[in-house]
Amino acid sequence: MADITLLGVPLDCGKARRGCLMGPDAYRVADLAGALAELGHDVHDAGNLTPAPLRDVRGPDHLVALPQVVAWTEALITWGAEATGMPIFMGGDHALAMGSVAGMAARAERRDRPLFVLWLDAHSDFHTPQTTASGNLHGCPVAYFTGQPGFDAFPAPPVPVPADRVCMIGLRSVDPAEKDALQSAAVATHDMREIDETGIARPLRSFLAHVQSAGGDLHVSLDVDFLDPAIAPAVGTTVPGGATFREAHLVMEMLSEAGVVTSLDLVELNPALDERGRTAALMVDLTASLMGRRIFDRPTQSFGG
Ligand code: B3U
Ligand code: MN
Ligand code: MN
Repeated sequence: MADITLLGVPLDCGKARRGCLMGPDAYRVADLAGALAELGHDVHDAGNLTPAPLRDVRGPDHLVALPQVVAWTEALITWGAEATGMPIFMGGDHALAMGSVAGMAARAERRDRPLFVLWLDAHSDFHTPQTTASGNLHGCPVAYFTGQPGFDAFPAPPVPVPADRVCMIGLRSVDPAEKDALQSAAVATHDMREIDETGIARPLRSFLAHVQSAGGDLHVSLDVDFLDPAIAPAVGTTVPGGATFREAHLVMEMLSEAGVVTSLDLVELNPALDERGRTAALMVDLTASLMGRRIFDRPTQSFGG
């Protein structure tokens, strides 16, 4: 059984539309802690993180809330590098993954393991501060933690995650600049077109084989908009054609059976846009699947790396 720490990260400045700051409390109200404790895990709610003091940082003028995102990133790296057990980062928007992933990479190095990242998202979030047209830093975390240039205002990620250890599944909104950058990076990208054709298990199975054979830690970053808006309306950037209820649970169940997940982000939930809490409840159920909830028990699986 896992030693789970829930950390609230009410970061709401990675984009203009407010609401994600209520995410951590929505997960508490939906009883994420209880759902995980019921599975036999030790669960501790560490409360909400606070950002580091604001510094006078400079970057391209159109960036939204740059000093604030830098301050959150600093606090997350410090917290994550020292974390034990299985942290679950209850967001907050996806800008939090700059710090959560960089912190988990620092921790993985201390444990002498390579860190891998599974990015479940409609978007690739691979902009740099120079390429983002919206100026929204929630569109930039993957470029940051893989060590792309242009993040001078930020603390350097202590241990950049090599791009070939990142796998994206669920893509259906990728900007031209991101497409160009991804073409010359080694990130594994699986769009919805591929999922339609091959099923979602195939790309996931091969990534999990890779993680298992490398003896890696795996950080999962779950953006609410990975899911189809029909089942998960509580997100500011809905994109039609997302993962179905069954696809999403299958991903979580396979992750659980692989036995490699060591940390998780739950991001972009905007409770102000939810319908009677159903998106929050679905995110809790998916997390429970990831942590072992099953229809019938299944053993740990080797994915044949
Ligand atoms: N790529 C666009 C849209 C976007 C990225 N992530 C979200 N939306 N959630 C941008 O603004 O960078
Ligand atoms: Mn995202
Ligand atoms: Mn997204």
